Amino acid sequence: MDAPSDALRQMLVRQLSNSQIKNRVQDYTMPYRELMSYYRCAMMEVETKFNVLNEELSLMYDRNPIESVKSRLKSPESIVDKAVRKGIPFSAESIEKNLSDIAGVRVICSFPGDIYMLADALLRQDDITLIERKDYIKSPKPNGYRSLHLIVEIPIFLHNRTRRMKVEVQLRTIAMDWWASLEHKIRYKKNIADDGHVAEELLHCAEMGAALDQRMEGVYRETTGAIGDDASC
Ligand code: 0O2
Repeated sequence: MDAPSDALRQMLVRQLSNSQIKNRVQDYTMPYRELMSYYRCAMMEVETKFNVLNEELSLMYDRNPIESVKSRLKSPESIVDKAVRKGIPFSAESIEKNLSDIAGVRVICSFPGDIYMLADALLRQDDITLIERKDYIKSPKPNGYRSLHLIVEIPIFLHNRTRRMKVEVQLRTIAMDWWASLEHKIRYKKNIADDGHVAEELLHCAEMGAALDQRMEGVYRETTGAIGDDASC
């Protein structure tokens, strides 16, 4: 049998090294990809819990307290930005330990009272552990941002073990979501020169949104009744 030609030999070497490089990259990124997959599973679990609550509560109150549920996995770019900002090592282990908002579930509710009712209903479930609660509704951010943030830990059941994962749950009304989405586009994390007027306007809009929420909830209570057992907000 003839020896392989130079061109063939070079091609074989190139192919071999390409696949080696591919294997190396795969080995190197596997822990990260595995972690992201676990976060995706945890988001599905949390999303399902809210869908179940919505189903049950819609029978009880004859309306859906949840307008929509959205999930998002933080992008690699945002993870890198945050890791750099916090000065933490960029390993899968460190990301899992130090960042709590890789998996995010956003629950858009009809009325402010629904937010607290749903948060309580979630936190009563015995497989959920509350890690942190930030109530930006009772104490809005100085820029006007409102939402209830919960960092929870939830088990995901894999084929041979159970793993507990952190998920950030943001609960907000349609008005709070509308404001946050637009503010995100206009200003959040952007360095706007001479921001004073923009900031003032956005704060004013946030306050108008909050007033509308209160008013609509008032109308709802007048016509239909209470929200949940402890509907205060
Ligand atoms: P993105 O683009 O939504 O992913 P910590 O995690 O405690 O170190 P952090 O991240 O400031 O500090 O926590 P916080 O305050 O709970 O905010 C987390 C998320 O809430 C943000 O995620 C936003 O989604 C939302 N958020 C907080 N403040 C504002 C705000 O002023 N305006 C808007 N539009 N959203 C806000 P990310 O990762 O910052 O951004």
